[in-house]
Amino acid sequence: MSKQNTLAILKPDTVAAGNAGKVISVIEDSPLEIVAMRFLKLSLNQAKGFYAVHKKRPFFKDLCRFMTSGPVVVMVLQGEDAIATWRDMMGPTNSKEAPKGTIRRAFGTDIERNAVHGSDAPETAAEEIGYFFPGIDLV
Ligand code: IDP
Ligand code: MG
Repeated sequence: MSKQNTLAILKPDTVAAGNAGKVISVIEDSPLEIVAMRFLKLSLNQAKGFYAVHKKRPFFKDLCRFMTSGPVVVMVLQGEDAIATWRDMMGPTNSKEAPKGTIRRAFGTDIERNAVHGSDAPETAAEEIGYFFPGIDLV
């Protein structure tokens, strides 16, 4: 285990439902620390760029439409094993299959509207953090 940074997004469904503060509370009660945070509405190009790895998938267009449907909160979370820790806290992609105690179970709806994003590996975490926080100097 070592200290890592990961990118988290509170997706438009979370913000629109007034659940952003609740998810932030869950993070504050966890071993992870919020070390950067922005509130913004993604442009279509920002959403397409962020999810470029999925551009051939059948759900890509809908996903980009969803991600631009309202404001999001983008954060960098830091802690021991932060990438896996945050993904465990989120639960699986499909909110309908997410176990009790996970954020996607508590705040998500289905496989698309699943409340939160989390990076899946050190390389993607570094890329995604740079995408929203260019030049950030994290200790
Ligand atoms: P992840 O967010 O759990 O890492 P990914 O496979 O990276 O899941 O997919 C990115 C996002 O695309 C998901 O969080 C979800 O919002 C959406 N998504 C993934 N698979 C589907 C699907 O089969 N139908 C509709 N939306 C999907
Ligand atoms: Mg993913």
